[in-house]
Amino acid sequence: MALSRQQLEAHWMPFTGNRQFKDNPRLMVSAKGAYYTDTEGREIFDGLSGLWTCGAGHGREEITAAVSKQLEQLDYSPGFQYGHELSFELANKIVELTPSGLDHVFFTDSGSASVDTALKIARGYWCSLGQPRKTKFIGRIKGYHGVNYGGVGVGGIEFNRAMFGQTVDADHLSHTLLDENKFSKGLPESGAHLADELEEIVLRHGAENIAALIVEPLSGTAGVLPPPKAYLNRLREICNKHDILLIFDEVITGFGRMGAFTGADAFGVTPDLMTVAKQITNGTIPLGAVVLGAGIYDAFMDNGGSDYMVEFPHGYTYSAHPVACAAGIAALDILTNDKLVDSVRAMAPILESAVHTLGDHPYVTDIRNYGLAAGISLQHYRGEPMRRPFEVGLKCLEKGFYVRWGGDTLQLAPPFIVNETQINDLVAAVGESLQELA
Ligand code: PXG
Repeated sequence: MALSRQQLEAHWMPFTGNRQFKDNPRLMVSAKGAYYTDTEGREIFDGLSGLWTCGAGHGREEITAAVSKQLEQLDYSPGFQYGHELSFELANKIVELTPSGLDHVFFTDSGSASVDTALKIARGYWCSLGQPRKTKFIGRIKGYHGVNYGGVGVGGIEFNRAMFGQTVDADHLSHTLLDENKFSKGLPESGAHLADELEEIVLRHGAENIAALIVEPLSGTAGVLPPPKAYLNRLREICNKHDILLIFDEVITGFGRMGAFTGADAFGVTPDLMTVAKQITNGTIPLGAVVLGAGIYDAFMDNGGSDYMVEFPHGYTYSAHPVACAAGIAALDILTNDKLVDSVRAMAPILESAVHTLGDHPYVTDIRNYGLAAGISLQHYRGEPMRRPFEVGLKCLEKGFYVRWGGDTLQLAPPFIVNETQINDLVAAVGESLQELA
């Protein structure tokens, strides 16, 4: 079925140039493994695992079977005051795969909802400890924490904030993209000192007014910014010193992409709260979660009043949806049974060597990588930083490769099941596209 221009009007598409898209629609019809098939019947390599979601590859029969069975058995169950067994099974699996000390899970239905939930837990925690003035949040420039009001406020991508005015009360650390680190492989050498800005922010606002710091252990959306060596440890120390909760937003880094089950694991720093989504169901059904330690959970329980009282007035109609939980259990089983974290670790050096060959191509101003994630910054057109990545992305698509463009970067994040040839072909397609535009 070919849709007419008129039929494309009703759907206002998210984070999309609607006018350009509707004049040049890019429509997928099916997917298997590492490939989509589009409406023209062309195979397209999935160079971003969906939107950082589908690391185990598309069309995983284990997930399809679990979801189908769950739809037949219990398609919905009220999440408030009633439950079903799968959410407890999934919560236990998540606790097993995340660092020790994180042992409770609050379910949401997306990454953005997980971030706003984590921010509310942080404020609620201090409130229940009798410190209701600890409300301010600290984020980081170039941080992406989804699109809800809290997440936009702590986020640091100006384009995503400019239209919406003031949201939550937040201050921001500098980003960690330093000139001296250009073309670093893996974790950059310089930049740990940037964590010390947190001390200055604490001086400015007072630790007694600050609820939490939220950062992505590796910034994904801003164009794959791995943390400088020792930077996250330093943030952890300063948060401990001043009684500030540390939130890792692991919506992209959670469940495999870093060559570890979490970014916390990969970088050896444990936060107080962790937000996850995306890979938790291999992208099949919307589901997110906040994972947190017993100290925080107990503060709510201990101050919750009579036992029939709700300790945390928060939750979503689709929190722990049974079908999403079935998908989550199946997806995390695939991750462990197929040893996909090992696969990421094996393929990461191949992606690293391949992507850094692009360093002398036209327009490339920086390249960064870690695990199965790579970001390539491109020279701006005067006053139009986002145009060149868009042009390169479309060229790649002509060649049968889906890559992500965002801001002034291209992002690559192939599925965990990728092989060496596929990585080399993906990078070659980016290289050829750059040459053609020169
Ligand atoms: N936090 C982080 C760190 C994310 O990367 C969200 C929160 C929000 O999740 P939801 O599920 O509400 O979208 C994200 C989402 C990209 C891209 O291409 C990144 C995201 C979403 C779509 C595209 O970089 N990140």
